[in-house]
Amino acid sequence: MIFKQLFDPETWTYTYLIADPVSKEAVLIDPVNTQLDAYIALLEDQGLRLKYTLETHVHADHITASGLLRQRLGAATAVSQLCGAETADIQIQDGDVFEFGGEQIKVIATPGHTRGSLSFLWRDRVFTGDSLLIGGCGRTDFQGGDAAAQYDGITQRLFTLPDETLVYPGHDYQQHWVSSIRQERTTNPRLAGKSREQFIEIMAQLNLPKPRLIDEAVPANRRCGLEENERQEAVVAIEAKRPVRHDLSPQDLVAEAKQHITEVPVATAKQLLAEGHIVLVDVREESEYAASHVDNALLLPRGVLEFKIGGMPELADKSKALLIYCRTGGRSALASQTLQQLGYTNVLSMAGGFEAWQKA
Ligand SMILES: N[C@@H](CCC(=O)N[C@@H](CS)C(=O)NCC(=O)O)C(=O)O
Ligand SMILES: [Fe+2]
Repeated sequence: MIFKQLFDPETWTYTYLIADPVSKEAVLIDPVNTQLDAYIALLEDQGLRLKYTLETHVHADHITASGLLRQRLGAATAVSQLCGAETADIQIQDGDVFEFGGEQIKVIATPGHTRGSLSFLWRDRVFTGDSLLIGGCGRTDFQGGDAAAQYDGITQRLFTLPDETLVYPGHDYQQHWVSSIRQERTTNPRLAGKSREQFIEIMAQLNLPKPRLIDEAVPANRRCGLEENERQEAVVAIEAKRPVRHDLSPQDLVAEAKQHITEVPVATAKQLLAEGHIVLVDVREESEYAASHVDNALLLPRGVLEFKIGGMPELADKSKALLIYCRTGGRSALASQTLQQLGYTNVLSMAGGFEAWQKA
């Protein structure tokens, strides 16, 4: 692995470079616009290809280099969906996983410093942006800041990481570089042994001066640091770079399967059956099939599909047209996708399933 902690002395900002030495794919977390040339030189020097720039939040104290890095190197820009950065290529959600080379960076939502503040977990390291700082935490008095949310995020999502996890913050104003979850959990003066109410009270009393660049930086960072007249055009092949979701709902899984299969409405299904030459397969459970089913449908419950199909002579020919149905069309979509993966080349799923069939 390649890992570098970079520092912008003007704004006391840390930027992180992580790269996979084999594939040469790289990620920058929180790059600063004034350091653009240094990043490009560093990437070139190591022969790295920048895949993503990830923002822990829309910063108030400096301007991001993400838009410029996109223009120069084609790296996809990624910002929380809660930040109002609509020109960013990727609107990050809690639980997203960014993959580069053989590496993964997992997104942990830690709102509080701003509404869209995120932490990024990579291997044994967590990049906490301005949520958890070393011996402190980000202020919560602007950009949808919320001390209660900050306390919950830090105590429930960060302090529950393994104690050995290294903490790399977005800033440090006292020249600390790195901490650990154990160190912050047990010694951070704002959090260790403090109740939620005490924390809220502490944050309310900070009375910090406004960041010098806030009025310029926040709107600029919503445009990934670019000028109003140079909003990034959608040129990068972003679809290929979307983060992988590992917390899909059943509905998401079905919707995803439907993108890879062909659905036909009941009317078309009836016509195909009347014409013959198509095998009808019911992928519901045995009890559902026993209660009622479409005439001549074969029973092949989705749960045992891969294991039972080899023993069904009617389904031996993988080029034969198959019409799959379930109760409402969800399981049949998933089953159709599986059949395609098993090599069946002519699979149709009946939209709306047996319920739609009965209504028609
Ligand atoms: N003095 C700095 C502002 C520093 C500042 O407000 N930093 C924010 C992070 S963007 C913070 O949360 N600081 C916490 C603290 O100073 O305790 C400037 O003018 O840019
Ligand atoms: Fe910040």
